[in-house]
Amino acid sequence: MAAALISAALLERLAGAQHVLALTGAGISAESGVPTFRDAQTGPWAKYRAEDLATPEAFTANPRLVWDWYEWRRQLVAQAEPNPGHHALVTLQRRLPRFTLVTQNVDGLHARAGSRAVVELHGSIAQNLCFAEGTPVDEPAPGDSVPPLCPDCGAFLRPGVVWFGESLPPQALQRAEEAAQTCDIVLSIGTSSLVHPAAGLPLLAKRHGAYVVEVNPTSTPLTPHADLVLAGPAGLVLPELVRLLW
Ligand code: BV8
Repeated sequence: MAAALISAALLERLAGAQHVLALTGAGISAESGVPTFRDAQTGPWAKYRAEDLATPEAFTANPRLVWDWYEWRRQLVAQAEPNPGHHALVTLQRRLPRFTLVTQNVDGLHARAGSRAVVELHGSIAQNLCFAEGTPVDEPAPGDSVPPLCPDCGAFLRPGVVWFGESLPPQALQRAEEAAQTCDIVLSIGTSSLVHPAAGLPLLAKRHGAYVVEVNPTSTPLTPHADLVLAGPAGLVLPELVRLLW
């Protein structure tokens, strides 16, 4: 099925590409058993919208609720393994002249698969920060506070992710934009293309002459602007792409 989607034109372009940018979203981790950002809300969390919990306001209003939501997601990620989609991107990075991997995901699965220099636009769920100072905290203050407390100033710890309404890490965004402006091909993989500024990267690449490929079983706001849509799961399509290339 996946091979039928992959055109000879794409294979030819990839074989001659000098720089490929891959932008990934929660869909690439779906086959690892990590629910996608907008499907994640099950069980006790089903009554909340992810967008409503992933904000500084939600954390300020109810630190324990938001902390527990991230603890629930951390245990889902801890049970997950990278899938063939993640591994296919490792192969592309090893075999292409230049390959930039930019992810919106906070689950760390690309690095666990072996991808290098991953640009994490939205931070990492594995990291904790002091909510007051914004500094990384590896060891909380002793005690049984939930959320745990900063050992320096006693404020709550927060997960090291970018919440809605917060700016992205400037360096990560700058690296992502530079890659979008210089790549020959951009692969938008497993993202609903709803969250900005990440969602703008494939269009920025298109404006700079890149060939736009979308890998997603369903259509998104990017679909009308894509040069090629591979409408299948990343865990099938990406390994097939690598198999046909080499
Ligand atoms: C900012 C970390 C300055 C937390 C996340 C411009 C226009 C409109 C709005 C804005 C704009 N600029 C800023 C905004 C506001 C806001 C925004 O974009 N709102 C949207 C919702 C309207 N953006 C921000 O606030 C950003 N900050 O710009 O700062 C500023 C501030 C305020 C106002 C102006 C400027 C910060 C955004 C970062 C938020 N943090 N995550 C956490 O994880 O808890 S975003 C969150 O959504 C996740 O990181 C996730 O990665 C991301 C995107 O979701 P997806 O990855 O796409 O996942 P989703 O579930 O949506 O879709 C999965 C897709 O996979 C689906 O399409 C599905 O079909 C597909 N799929 C499923 N299975 C598979 C598959 N595909 C392939 N294979 C499969 N097997």
